[in-house]
Amino acid sequence: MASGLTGEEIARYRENGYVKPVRVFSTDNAARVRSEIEALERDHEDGAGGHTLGQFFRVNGQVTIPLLARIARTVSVLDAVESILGPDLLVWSCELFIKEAGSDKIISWHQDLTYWGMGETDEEVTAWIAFSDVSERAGCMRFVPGSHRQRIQPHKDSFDGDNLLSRGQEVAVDVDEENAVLDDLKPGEMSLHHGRLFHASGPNRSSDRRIGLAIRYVTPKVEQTIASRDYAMLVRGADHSRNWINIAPPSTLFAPASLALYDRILADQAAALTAGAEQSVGLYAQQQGVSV
Ligand SMILES: O=C(O)CCC(=O)C(=O)O
Repeated sequence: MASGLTGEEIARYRENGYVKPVRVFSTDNAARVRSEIEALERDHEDGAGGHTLGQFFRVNGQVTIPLLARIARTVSVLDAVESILGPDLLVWSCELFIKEAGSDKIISWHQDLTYWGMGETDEEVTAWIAFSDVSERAGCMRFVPGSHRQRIQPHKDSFDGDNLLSRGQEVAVDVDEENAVLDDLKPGEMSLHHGRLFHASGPNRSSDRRIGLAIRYVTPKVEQTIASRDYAMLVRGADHSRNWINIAPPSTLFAPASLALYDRILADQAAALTAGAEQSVGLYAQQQGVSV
């Protein structure tokens, strides 16, 4: 497994706002992770603590699901992320983006940092790991190279039911789609993308599910500027800034303390993640307006 990025890969990330493919799991290990994900779907579909499994999969899965917290601490993944962000790393969120075979689900063009309350930071990166064959046909991501050099652009919310994003957010300026590149990945490969990079993905026209895990890494210097507090899991190095409430990885699935923490995090993050929304934002719906 690659141990950190090469100088050339780091230069490409800085120039283009993404780097791919980075192999972080062998094909066999990726298949094992996929079966663990699918075992959770088979055995725990109803979730726990008033949330479905789908809710945990889509936001902050690392808080209650040991498997996701474990993937986020995988050495090969951390080595690559460290090449970009440096030695002190925290995980803010883990999100599984699954598109069933033949599904019309899409992701509209957006910049991740738009609604996260972290400002324009260069100290956040998403590691997106494929656990199935993520081809163009399967609806892989597309990136606009160099678009991360722009500031955060205005976005509008569509709340479109086929959009996997929490509020169907879409960048409200022209996107240079002609120059977009495919983020096609084989199982066990990863891409890293910058929080201001324009990206999107299309429907899954393949005969297999498309499974990807997005892990949002930040450095201790990043600050939550909209919500009154925010949470992250220290996974490498040290956090001397204490901008984040440090949380520990869960040791068992859906432990009562983890479920309570999950609700607190969602309630606090709702202030940033639902700011300005004209409709209820499904993933945060129970928490909007709640202060815990
Ligand atoms: O999985 C996808 O197609 C898009 C995910 C995404 O937008 C992200 O990880 O930032």
